[in-house]
Amino acid sequence: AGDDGRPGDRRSGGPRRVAELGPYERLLPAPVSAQSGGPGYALTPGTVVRTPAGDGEVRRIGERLAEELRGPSGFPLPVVAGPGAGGAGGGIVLRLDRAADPAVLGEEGYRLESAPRAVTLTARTPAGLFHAVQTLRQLLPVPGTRAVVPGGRITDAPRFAYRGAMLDIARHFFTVEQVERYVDQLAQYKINTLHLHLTDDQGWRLDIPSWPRLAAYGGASEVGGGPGGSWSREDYRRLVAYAAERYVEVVPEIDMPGHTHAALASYAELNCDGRAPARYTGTKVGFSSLCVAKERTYAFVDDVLREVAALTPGRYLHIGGDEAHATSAADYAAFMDRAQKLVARYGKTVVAWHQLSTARPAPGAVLQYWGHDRTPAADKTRLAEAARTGHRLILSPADHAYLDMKYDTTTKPGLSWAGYVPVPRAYSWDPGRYLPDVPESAVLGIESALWTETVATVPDLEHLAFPRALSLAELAWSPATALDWPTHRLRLAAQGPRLTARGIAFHRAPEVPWE
Ligand code: TNX
Repeated sequence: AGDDGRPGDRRSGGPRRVAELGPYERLLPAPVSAQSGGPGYALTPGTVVRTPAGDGEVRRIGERLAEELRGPSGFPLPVVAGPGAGGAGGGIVLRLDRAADPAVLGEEGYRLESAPRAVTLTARTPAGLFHAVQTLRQLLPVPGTRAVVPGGRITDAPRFAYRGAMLDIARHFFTVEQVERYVDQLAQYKINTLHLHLTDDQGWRLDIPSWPRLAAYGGASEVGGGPGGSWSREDYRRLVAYAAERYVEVVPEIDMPGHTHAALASYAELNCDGRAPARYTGTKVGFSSLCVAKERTYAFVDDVLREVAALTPGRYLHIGGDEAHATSAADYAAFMDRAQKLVARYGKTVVAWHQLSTARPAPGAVLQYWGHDRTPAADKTRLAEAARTGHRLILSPADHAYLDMKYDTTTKPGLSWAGYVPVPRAYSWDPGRYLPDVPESAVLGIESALWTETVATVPDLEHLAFPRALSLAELAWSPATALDWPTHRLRLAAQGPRLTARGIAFHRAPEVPWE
C-alpha cells in the first residue's frame, strides 16, 4: 500500500480522519518519499542498536536513541559496534554511507528501511542519521503499546538548509533548562538552528566579562518589572553543547544600534550625553540608540562581538539592525558598516534583520525578512535587489512565522500588530515563491520567531509555539509538492498525543481534528 494519495481531497467520502492515516503518512515534516509495505521490524528483548565501529559521534546518536526507547519498550537495547557477523547483524542499524548520492541525500538527508530483520538508517553524515532517528521515533507508537516499526521505506532530505527558530530571552528571561526543553522539541521536527535574541531594551542576558555591568545590572530587569536574569558564559556554552548534540546550531543575536537601552542604562559612557538612563520595563520599540558618533561605542561593540564570537562555534553572528528609529539613516549605515567589519574580523558571517538592506550589507551578509502582506513594495524590491547581488535571505514573515501573534481574539498571551495567525495561516505560504523576484535559490531558509513581551512562562511559550512551530518546520523541510493543508492538519493531529506525552501545553487549534 503506497502513501501517494492526497487523503485531504478525496473525491468521495469527504476528508479523511486521522485514524485512517497510515504510519508513514503521519510523519511530520512530510518526507520526500515514503512507501509503507511488508511486515515491519518488531523490537524484542534481543534488539541491539548497531553503529559503525570506531565512530564516536554516530555511537552517541545510537546511545541517545537507545536511551529514549529503553523506558517505553522495557528492553535493554545495548549499543554495539559493527555490522555483526558477516555483516548480517540485524536490529536498529545506523549506517554512514559517505558515497551515497549527494544529489539525493544532501548533507542532512537519509534513507530508512523497516523489514523483519532490521530497521536500517543510512545517511552521508551524522546529522542525516540524527534526522533519520527523529523519523524512526515518530514511526514507533506512542509509549505503552507494542514497539513495532511498520514495514516500509523512506528517502528524505530537506528543502532548505536553514531551518530556524528564534527565541527572545531579553523581554522576559528564560533559563538554559527552559531553552533546552524548547530545543529538544524543535529538533524532533528537524529544526536545525536556534537564534537567540540575547539583548534588548528591557534586558541584557549574556555575561560579557569586559563589560560586567551589562549582565549584572542590565540583566536584572525585564518587561513588567520582574527580576530578569542572565546567563554566564558557562551557561551559554552548556546550551550550545546541548543544541549541538541535537544538530542544532546556535545563532546569537546582539541587537544594534537600536534595542540597546539595557546597555545604555548599564554604562553612562555609552550615552551621547554621558548620563545613564533608568532601566526600562515597558514594551515600546524603536526609542534607543547606541551613540554612533562616540569612539567608545566601537570599543564596546568590538569587545562584545569578539567575546560572543569566541563563545560560539556556529557560523553566524546576528547583529539585529531592526527598528533603529532613534538613529538617522546616515548614522545607521555608518554604524552597520563598522559592526559588519567586526563580525568578519572575528570569523563569522553577518545575519541582520532586513532593514540592513536600506544601508550597505557586507558581501555575504544574510538578511532576515520579517515583513508582512502590508510591507511597502519598496522594501521588498530592495530585498530582491539584495538577492540579485548574492545575499541569501531567511524568511520570517510576521503574518505567518511570528509565533507571538495571537491565534485569534481568544488567545491570552501574544500581540496582533501583524494580524492574527491561526494555524492554517502559519502554514499556508510557499517560502520558495514568497517574495516577488526572489528565486528559491536565494532563500537560505525560514525561521519562526517568538518574541516575549507578553510571554513570561513556559506554558504561555508552548501555547504560542505549538503547534505552529511544527507547521513551520514542515515548510522548512518538506518539498513544495508535499505542502498541503488538508493533509498537514491530519499530520498535526497525529502529533497531538505525542506532544501530550511530552507534557507540551499546545494550543488545541479548532482547525485541526485532534484525536
Ligand atoms: C518587532 S520584528 C520587532 C521586535 C518585537 C516584535 C513583536 C523585529 C525585527 N522587531 O522588537 O518584539 O515586533 O512582535
